[in-house]
Amino acid sequence: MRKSKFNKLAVVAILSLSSSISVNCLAQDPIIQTKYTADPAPVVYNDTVFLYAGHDEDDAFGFNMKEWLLYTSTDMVNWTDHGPVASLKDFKWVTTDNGAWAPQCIRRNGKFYLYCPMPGGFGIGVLVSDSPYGPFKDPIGKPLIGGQYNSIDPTVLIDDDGQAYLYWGNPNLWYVKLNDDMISFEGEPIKDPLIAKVKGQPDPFHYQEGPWAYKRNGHYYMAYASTCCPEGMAYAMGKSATGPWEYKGSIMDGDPRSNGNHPGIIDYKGTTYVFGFNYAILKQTMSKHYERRSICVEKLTFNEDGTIQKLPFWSKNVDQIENVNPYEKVQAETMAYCAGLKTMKVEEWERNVSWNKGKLQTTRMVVTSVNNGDYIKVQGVDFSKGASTIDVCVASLRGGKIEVRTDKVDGTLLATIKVNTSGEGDIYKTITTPVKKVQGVHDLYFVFKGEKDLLDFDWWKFSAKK
Ligand code: FUB
Repeated sequence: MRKSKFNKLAVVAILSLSSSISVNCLAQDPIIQTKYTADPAPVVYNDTVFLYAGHDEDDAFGFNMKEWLLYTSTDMVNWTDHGPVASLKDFKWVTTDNGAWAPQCIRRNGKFYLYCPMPGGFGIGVLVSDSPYGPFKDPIGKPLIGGQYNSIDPTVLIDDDGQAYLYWGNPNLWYVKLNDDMISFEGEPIKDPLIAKVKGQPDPFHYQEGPWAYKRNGHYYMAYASTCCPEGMAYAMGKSATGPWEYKGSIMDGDPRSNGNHPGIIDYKGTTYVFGFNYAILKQTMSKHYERRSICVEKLTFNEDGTIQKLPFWSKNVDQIENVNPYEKVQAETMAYCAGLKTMKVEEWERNVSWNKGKLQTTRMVVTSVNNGDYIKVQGVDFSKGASTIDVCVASLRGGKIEVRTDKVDGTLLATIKVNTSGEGDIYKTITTPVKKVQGVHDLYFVFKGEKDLLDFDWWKFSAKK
């Protein structure tokens, strides 16, 4: 079923904000606009950032979370949406349809382990896959950590000696030593004596929840959502994976612009990044507080002694670290920014059944809910080989035009792609269109013109100038 769009007002607000954005090399905050995303859990694999995330439903009031999403990036600015990779339904022992809270994924021995908390006493489950894209399966068919230990918000660290630790908890921090199989542990869960709130003491850190274990240059870090509410992000440092933890300060102070927060920290191509979230897209439409959050990212800077320099609120200071290659297929759902669009995973047979004799094809992620004036911005596209044509793979719905522009939503027009009403049940087709002269690095805009429900957009690709 086609998902509803963000409130029209949000689209107008986004459009007016963005029409002033010209070429730049910085990330957007928030980084995802097609869905509400929370609880970032980034992990680096194969030179790519895999960002697992919670999904706040578009109509959420309180927490309304059914599944876990995946985004990837190799430049920290353009993010590719891979849709849901796991959901509450993957745990047969979970009987709620709301509660897909903050996950974390880690790789070991060629497998990917996704630790998933389900509040309401269900506990923390673990899913395993051979691929970071899934499919993920529950190998134990029961909670890994029972629900009696404040069991939300798992974070996992594999130390240099190979010992893995799983931490979690609100209002206390708990941990276990995981066994090598990553799906069982030794002993009983331990409540950390320094970060834990024991009868309100010690509580020097205002620890809330959302721990994130991280190791850098021999220093162990425990970052977490601190103070409430609004939640900030703070951290403690230790000499071992189990502490003792010493409170070191705030990574980002609580700010009325974001009732919650939740750190996720990675090192990627020589820079350390912290992810978290705010409510910026929600707040473009209403002052009410609903749990419709949006993931953000910033660079982290360290002092000589390993302490972290405090960040102001989310401030879009992440540089694009490589350009986009337009001569290879780029998924339409790869974007730095968009206005008014949604993304959706489709099964080919839903559209193509009579043409493919009912054979089940692979799934595609597509950009959908495309109406007049909506647009996609792909940042930093390297046209050093020029361009002669552009191919787009689209399924026509009512049809319309795609204007391909550079640097601004009303920037230089490279091509106008005509997508006729197919009358063929919105089958996917590749359309080739000549392109005007272009050279150098540009932000690329796909601006949709027509009435409404114009098309679904799968991928695009330029051919170099001959
Ligand atoms: O997203 C649901 C809950 O909100 C998470 O588990 C917490 O960390 C907070 O972000």
